[in-house]
Amino acid sequence: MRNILVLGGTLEASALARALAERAALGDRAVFSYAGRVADPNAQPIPLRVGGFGGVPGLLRHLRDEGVTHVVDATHPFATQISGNAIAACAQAGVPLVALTRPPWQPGSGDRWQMVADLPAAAAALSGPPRRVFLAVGRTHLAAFAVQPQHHYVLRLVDAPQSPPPLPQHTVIVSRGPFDVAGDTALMREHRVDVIVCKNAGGIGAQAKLHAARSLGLPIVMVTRAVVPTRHEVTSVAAVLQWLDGVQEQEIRDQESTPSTSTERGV
Ligand code: 3Y8
Ligand code: NAP
Repeated sequence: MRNILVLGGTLEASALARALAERAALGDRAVFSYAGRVADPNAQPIPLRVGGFGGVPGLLRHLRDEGVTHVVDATHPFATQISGNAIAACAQAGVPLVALTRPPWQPGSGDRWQMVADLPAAAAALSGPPRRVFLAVGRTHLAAFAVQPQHHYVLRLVDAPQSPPPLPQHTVIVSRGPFDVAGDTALMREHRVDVIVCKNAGGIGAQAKLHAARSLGLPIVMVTRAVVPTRHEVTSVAAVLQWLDGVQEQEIRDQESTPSTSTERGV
């Protein structure tokens, strides 16, 4: 019997949870793990655990105490700390690890993207006269933009902020994804957005704003991903299930590279 730990928090993780729930008859046990970052995370069809593990030692202890046999890191590409911890803890515990990730978005024709290395660089890219900035990076890193107080920021947050954001001129929109193009286009029009800042999350849950920006001819300041240490990566739930079933990694890579697999080719 396999005892699978899914590190979640993404659309792909939720899709994997549904697939694993359907395989329960095979005898697999799977647990979905959230960090506990938002007040009311999405329900899942497999048992949940919520909260950090306590760094690498805590995750290692969890793997051993719970008898975890496989770990799937299906966290967000910008969740680099947990991904590094999973690599280290799984190596020490001798537990197989696979990452379910999604390719970065690529600009399409007509897109006006400025790629920046990190959030401070995104803030620096906003130097200049006042603008109306759709800051679609969540709650954690708002302080990075306090160096550019001249703008009016439209902030989309999962939960209502406990304290006023550190930006003197702002509008808060409390909304969780996945988002759609019509909704994001309407948001940009209603708030007279003239530039968007976002992370290169990949996937489809946050992709709508890219299409909306393209249709409105708006520029995007795109934060590129940090590098995660090498680990086995796949980009589909099917490939995770094959990995769990012991399908050889090369076979998975071959199958993933065939044209029929659904990987982004530019948004
Ligand atoms: C807690 C748990 C699902 C998963 C949905 C995906 C899609 C919608 C789009 C914008 C961008 C942003 C943010 C975003 C998206 C999905 C996915 C994704 C971006 C939830 C969830 C948790 C979180 C954490 C949250 C962060 C924040 C980031 C909002 C659930 C809803 C901006 C990332 O208030 C906070 O502390 C929020 C923290 C990390 C980034 C930040 O720094 O603020 N996600 N998001 C997870 C946990 O506790 O472990 O599903 O309810 C999940 C989802 N958010 O099954 O439907 O797959 O990416 N999440 C970004 O891309 O920049 C919003 O507004 O356009
Ligand atoms: P992070 O910076 O990589 O991790 C910070 C700490 O949070 C980790 O060291 C770990 O604490 C805990 N943690 C993170 N993910 C966890 C999980 N799935 N289960 C248990 N503990 C977890 O992570 P983050 O960027 O804050 O993201 C947190 C969660 O939000 C993840 O599930 C991620 O998939 C989701 N999310 C993040 C983003 C984003 O933009 N970063 C976007 C969408 C969804 P300990 O060290 O105590 O174990």
